Amino acid sequence: MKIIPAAGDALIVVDMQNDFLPGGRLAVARGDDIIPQLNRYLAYFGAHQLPVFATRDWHPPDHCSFQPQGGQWLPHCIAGSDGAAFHPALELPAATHIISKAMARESDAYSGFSGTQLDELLRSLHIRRVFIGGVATEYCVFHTVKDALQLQYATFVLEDAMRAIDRQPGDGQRALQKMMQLGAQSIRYQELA
Ligand code: VGL
Ligand code: ZN
Repeated sequence: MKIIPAAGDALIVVDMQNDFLPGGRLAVARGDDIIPQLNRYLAYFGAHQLPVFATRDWHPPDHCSFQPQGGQWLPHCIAGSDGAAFHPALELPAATHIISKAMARESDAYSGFSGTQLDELLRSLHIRRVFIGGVATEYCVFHTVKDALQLQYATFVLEDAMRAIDRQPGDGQRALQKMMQLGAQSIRYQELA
């Protein structure tokens, strides 16, 4: 089945930041492998004048999710740091809407919708369907997809443009299955018309 992106569709690229990619503080193994594929989606949406969103973790230096504060993660994506910058090979269109999340010390946010203007922005642009890829499949991608479905967006997950941390083997695969059970549709780039 072909999917024809059209007005009302938006692309959401989740957390493609240096700290989540090889060489970063919380690197997703082979996370950079998906950059060429994400760039294809970005070029497609850009060429069709469809909106593109890029979420980013944008933490204060003493964020509650960091191990020194009793959280589970090594410090990562500190606002303004090189680790928090988008990967230089990611070809974001100039008009990309950047969504910063988890900016307050006291609360974490895996979902791009959590504590941000993402839903309002999508609604103001009359978006009904969202296409979501990036990292990490079982954390920020999963929660962004779950919220999108809950907010009644028709939601496509970019099966060929996301990567899991897989702390437990299979975490990413299980997250993908769960997203489908919740109503997401998984797609590959070749299925775009
Ligand atoms: C993420 C761990 C901590 C993610 C964010 O983007 O999936 N993972 N903060
Ligand atoms: Zn984080």
